[in-house]
Amino acid sequence: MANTTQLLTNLHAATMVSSDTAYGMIKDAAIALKDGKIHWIGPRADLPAAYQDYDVTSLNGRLVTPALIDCHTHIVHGGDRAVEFEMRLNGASYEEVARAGGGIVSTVSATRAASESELLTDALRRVDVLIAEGVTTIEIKSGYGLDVDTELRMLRVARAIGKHRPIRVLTSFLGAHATPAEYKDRDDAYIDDICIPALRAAHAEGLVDAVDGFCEGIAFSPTQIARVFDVAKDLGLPVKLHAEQLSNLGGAKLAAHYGALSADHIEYLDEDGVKALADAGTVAVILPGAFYTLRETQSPPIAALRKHNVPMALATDINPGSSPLNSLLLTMNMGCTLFRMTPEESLRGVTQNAARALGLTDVGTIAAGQRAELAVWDVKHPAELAYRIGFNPLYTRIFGALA
Ligand code: DI6
Ligand code: FE
Repeated sequence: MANTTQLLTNLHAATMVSSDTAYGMIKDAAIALKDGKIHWIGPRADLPAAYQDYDVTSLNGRLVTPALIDCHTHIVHGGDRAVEFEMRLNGASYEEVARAGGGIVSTVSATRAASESELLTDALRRVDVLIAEGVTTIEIKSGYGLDVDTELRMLRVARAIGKHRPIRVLTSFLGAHATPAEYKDRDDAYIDDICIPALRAAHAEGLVDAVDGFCEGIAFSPTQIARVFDVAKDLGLPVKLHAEQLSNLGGAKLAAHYGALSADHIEYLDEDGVKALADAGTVAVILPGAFYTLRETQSPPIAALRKHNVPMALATDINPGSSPLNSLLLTMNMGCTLFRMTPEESLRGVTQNAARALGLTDVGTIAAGQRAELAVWDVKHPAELAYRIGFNPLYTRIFGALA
């Protein structure tokens, strides 16, 4: 990538830079890339002479957007839960499956049994599908180990993905995802004996970019999550939270209190909670895949989030239980069709606001100084990205430079 100077012309750019123009659109734009960064973006007519000797590629009128970002995944996991999918279709609820010892804990057994290389091979197959959709940044959580060794193994696999593929990986420690069978009815002991020591050990190995938790009746209480967040704060790590997915325990407020990067799911969030997110600058991460898979009926409060200017991101939540959804493009469609987000909100949700949900400022928009991470699409209008169902119009993905 060193010494690469490329000039992309004959394109339309949905920059997603906040402006008065929808999508921050620049028609007939040019984009100059140098050494893995965007050096210049603007109308082709305004291109400074300095860029004229760059290596020129015409994109034949295609649309260019920031590369996509999946800011919430559990893409590293062992096994699958097709049988539980079948159970639910035979009438069992998600809670019933969980309380019967299925659910998250069954994936825990499969993940503990899997070697690092098995976990990596399986995850890479799923990652490749996202890459083919123009994704260049992905967040990956632990949380299916629930013992020190396996939590660390998951995070090492997550880091390895960034070495095996041209993609940037951010990790989240999710030890507070569920209580493993050996700690049944001893949630507090699990937090003290396993979760917190695992977090410290993972952090010491440089494996943790953020700390997550699952705040829910079938998982951990706000008080228990707060104890994990206190350790995160001690270690200087940002936090985020699975909050208000199945009920309202005040998780989003707790997250906001800790200045969380994001509060995720939030189907049951009330307006007070929305205001708390707005005040804290916390991003609302909308996860339609879980809503769809669990056939939930309570939609996240999109109108209230809009009203209070809470940035909304969209993510796949790829996991074997509640969201076996391996497409960010389909996620965008679901955000629009299920939750009435606009196509522009959906694109912002997988670019600018997804970056923000990860605490990143160098990706998510097309602007000078940003990393050269772009997606080039065979579409006429950006709304088409969210509009088609099960169709991938990616022409090419730029990760540092045009290949
Ligand atoms: N919320 C979810 O939807 C997933 N985890 C979480 O905290 C469910 C994960 C699973 O069922 O395996
Ligand atoms: Fe999740």
